[in-house]
Amino acid sequence: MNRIPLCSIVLLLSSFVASAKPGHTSTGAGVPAPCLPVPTVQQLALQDMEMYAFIHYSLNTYTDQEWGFGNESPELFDPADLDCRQWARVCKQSGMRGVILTAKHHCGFCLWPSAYTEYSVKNAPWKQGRGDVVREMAEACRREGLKFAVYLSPWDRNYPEYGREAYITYFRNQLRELLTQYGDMFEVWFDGANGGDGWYGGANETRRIDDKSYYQWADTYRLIRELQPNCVIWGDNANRGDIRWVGTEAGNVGETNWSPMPSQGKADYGMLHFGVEQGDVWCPGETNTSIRPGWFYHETEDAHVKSVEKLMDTYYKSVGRNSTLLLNFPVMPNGRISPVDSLHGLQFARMVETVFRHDLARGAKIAASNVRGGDKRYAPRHVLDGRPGTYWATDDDVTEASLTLTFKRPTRFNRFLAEEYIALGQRVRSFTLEALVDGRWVPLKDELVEHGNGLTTIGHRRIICFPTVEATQLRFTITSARACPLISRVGLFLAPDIEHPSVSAGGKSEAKRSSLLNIFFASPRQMLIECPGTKPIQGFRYLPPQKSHRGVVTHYSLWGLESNGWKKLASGEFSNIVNNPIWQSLRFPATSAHLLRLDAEQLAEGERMEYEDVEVVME
Ligand code: FUL
Repeated sequence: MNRIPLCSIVLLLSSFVASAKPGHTSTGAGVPAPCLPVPTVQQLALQDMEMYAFIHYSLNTYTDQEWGFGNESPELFDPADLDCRQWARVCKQSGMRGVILTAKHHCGFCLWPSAYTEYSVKNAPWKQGRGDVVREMAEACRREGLKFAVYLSPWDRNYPEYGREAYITYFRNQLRELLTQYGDMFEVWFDGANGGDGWYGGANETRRIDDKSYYQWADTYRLIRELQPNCVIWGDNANRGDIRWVGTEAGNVGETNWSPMPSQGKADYGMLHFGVEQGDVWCPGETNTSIRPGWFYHETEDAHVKSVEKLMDTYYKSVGRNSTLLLNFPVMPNGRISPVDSLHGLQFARMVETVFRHDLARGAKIAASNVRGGDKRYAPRHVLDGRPGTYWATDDDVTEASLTLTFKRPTRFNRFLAEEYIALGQRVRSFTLEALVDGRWVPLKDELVEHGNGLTTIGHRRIICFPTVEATQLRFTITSARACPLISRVGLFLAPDIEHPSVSAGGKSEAKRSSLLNIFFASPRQMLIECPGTKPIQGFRYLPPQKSHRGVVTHYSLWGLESNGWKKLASGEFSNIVNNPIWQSLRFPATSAHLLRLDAEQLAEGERMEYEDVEVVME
């Protein structure tokens, strides 16, 4: 299949010749001209998938790390009960329509027997080196009716040639293996974490690369297009793919979220998070987040699996904001997804189904302030007909317009949903919602708003959450649009109160938070922590600053003052702390020290170590 923008198909059918200027529309009625840019068939298919799963599994699973250094032994990879069908079932029950598997994470270990390296499952004890996790998962997905895709980390901390030209050939060879031996792929995911220290075949050094030029993405993209024409390519600030990272791993995208992006130049956080209205290419956001704090499995996080309430919040802030949701399920060392994650995933899918089962707008009478050419092909009833290919449209010069829904009887609702007919571009800038309650028009506000008033942009799907109202009418007014609005769906729902599934925290150890600790700085990079009490200390936790990267500790050493002087308790890196600033937990053999010292060996930015909170774990 060629990468044909959808509008070309629409226009061929309507024999309309469009001018190719961004934002241009036709004059007069008839099929509306596209408002450029528009999606390709492949991009639209991905947006229609709405939710798909990530699976993080590698040697990290056995070393309790988020990022492997590249020298971990393949001998560690020996799951007793690896079951890809269980993974696929969990994903399916959680409402996911596809799965992206970490075929190779930053440590370089390959979950398939690549012909180009010895650092793979072929040298692991699992199945006497004859196993292939990628194959098992591709087959399990097919059996469950899920689409399949791979994550291939460009950064490889194991390969000796990383940072040099020879690595690019190696990387492409691996990509070719993955894209030719495992059937259709819906996406290839390239991580943006790039370059730094690593094992690199024993060199054990820091290798920096220029992420814009080093990987020569244009040629790699050509290879992907040739081998898997239906696949979309993930991109971030450095490489512009078909779908973009949204600048955070916390599970949200901006309330204002444009699918267009500029084709050239690096994208900063704001562009990734909110899109760019004037962008010249279609590049929608994909919100990636994990069901647990980390991406890989850590037993210490068993009590922190996201609740159904948190997952619903994530759903509203991703799928409900014109983005897809890529939700991660880590695999445990035994080779299965934890029953807790599985349960929460299932409850989440059921909740989505419960909230959106009964569309209260369906039985309403509907009227519009303007209908394109007075033509019934564009009548407002199309927003309620359940058909994604039909839409309500206004005349070309009308970019402010409203729809009014009148209910047969007073109706209670707390969720509003709208969808644009994005095959012809994303148009709506802002809108208002009002409910007629006891004869008075009451404005409805977005409860989950983080910036502005929240009623900005619609795109593939927009969901607004507000306190329950009982109304006889609802007015949806588009207050600004790039071109005449094309609305394919409007819905109203009544979400029940959401309950938290309770999961026991487990473990009997006692923790002391920073408020109970005496913390002071011996120097800008040296934090001293005085712990009251007499119990031995066996763990330390660090929560980095949440609002900026300044002062975030990426490499540390932790010391305890024992009777014979300072003793090193732990050292290493807090991997992925910049993109995912969660609690970092260190465990060590119990120490009698009651004065700890955290040395910041490296900071993400700035010269002075900062923290949001610290915690000391006692026996
Ligand atoms: C990040 C990586 O560094 C994490 O380990 C994880 O794979 C996440 C999806 O992307 O950038």
